[in-house]
Amino acid sequence: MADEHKNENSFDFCAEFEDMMHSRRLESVIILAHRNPDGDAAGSALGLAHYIRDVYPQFQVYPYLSEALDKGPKRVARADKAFPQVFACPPWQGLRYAAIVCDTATKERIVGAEIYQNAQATLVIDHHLMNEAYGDRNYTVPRESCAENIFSILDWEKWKRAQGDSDPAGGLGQEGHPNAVDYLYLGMLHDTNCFQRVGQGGATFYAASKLMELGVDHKALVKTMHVETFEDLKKRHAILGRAKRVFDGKVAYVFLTKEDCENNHFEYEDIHPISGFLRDCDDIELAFTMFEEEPDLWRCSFRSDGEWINTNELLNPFGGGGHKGASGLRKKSKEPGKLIDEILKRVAEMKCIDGPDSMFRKESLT
Ligand SMILES: [Mn+2]
Repeated sequence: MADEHKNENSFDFCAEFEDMMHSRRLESVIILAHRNPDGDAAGSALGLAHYIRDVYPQFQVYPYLSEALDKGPKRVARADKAFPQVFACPPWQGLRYAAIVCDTATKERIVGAEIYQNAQATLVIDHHLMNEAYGDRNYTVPRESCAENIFSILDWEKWKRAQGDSDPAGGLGQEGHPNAVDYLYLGMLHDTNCFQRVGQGGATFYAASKLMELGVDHKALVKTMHVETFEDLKKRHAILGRAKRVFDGKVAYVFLTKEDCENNHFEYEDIHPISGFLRDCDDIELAFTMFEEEPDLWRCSFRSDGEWINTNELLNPFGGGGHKGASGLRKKSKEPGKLIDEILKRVAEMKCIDGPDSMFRKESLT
C-alpha cells in the first residue's frame, strides 16, 4: 500500500492538485469512480468535482459516472445543474488532462479505463484496504467512506471564501440542487448505512457535523436511502426465500443462476443489498450472495460485522476483497458449488470450526 497510510494527515489536496495541474500545464481534470457506482462513489466524485469547480474556476472539471448508479444517489445527480453531463463520456480525446479516481480499489474497476490510461497525471483517493496503490499519487486511508477521506483533505475555509459574500453556497437545502458538501455527506451516509457503521473516535461524526454546518440538507439526503417500491420488497422476499444457512445458521448465502434471475426479473440492485440485510440479522454473522452475472461468471458480495470474520482476508486467496466487513468477488467457474465449498472451507479454517467437508453445504444448489 502507499506510504500515505503511515500519516493520515500528510495529504494536502489543494497543494497536490495545484502542483499536478501547474507542473504539467493542465487546464482540465476528469474525475472517475468504480463500476456499478454507489452513493459513496458518486458522492466522492461529484463532491470533489464541485469543490474543484468552486475553488478553481480556471480549470475545466468533468466528473464521469456509469449510468448504473444506485437509484437514490442518481436522483441527486439528476438534479445537478453544474454537471448535467455526468453520465456521458467526457471529450477526453485530444485533451490534455489530469485524472482523479475516487473510491476505486483496482484499475480494473475504473469506469473510463481509457481516460485513466491517457491522462497526463493521475491521483487516486480511496478507502479500500486492498487498494492496489496505483496512480502517480495515491491517498488511501481505510476509513468507512471515501467521501470522509475527501472531506478530511480539503480546505473548507478556502471553499467558503470561494463562494463570496454575494454568491451563497446554495446546495440542496437552499437552492434545490446539490453542491460539494451535499455530495460528500451523501457518500458518508451511504457507506455507513446512515451512520450505523462508524469507526471509534468520532471522526465520522465530526465530518458530518462540519458538513451540516456548511449547509448540508440531511433530511433531503437521507431520503436517498429509502427508494424501494412495494414491487422491490416482493422481489426481496423472493430472494431471501432462497437463502441457505450453514454453521448453525451463522453463515447465510443466496445462490442465483442467470436463468433464475431472468425468470424472476432479479436485477443487480435487487441482489446487491441482500447480503447486508442477512448480515444485520441478530442470528447471522456472515452473509453472501452469489449470482451469475454472465454465463459461468459469478459475482459475490460478502458482508459481516468485520469482527466475527474479516471478509477481505476471507476473499483474498480467491482474488477478491474490499473491507473488513464488506467485500466482493468476481470469478469464472463452471462449478459454482465447488467455489461455495471452498469459500465455506476457508470460513471454517478462519473460525477454527471442524467437521467433514460435507457439513459445509448441506443442501444441493438447485
Ligand atoms: Mn466506498
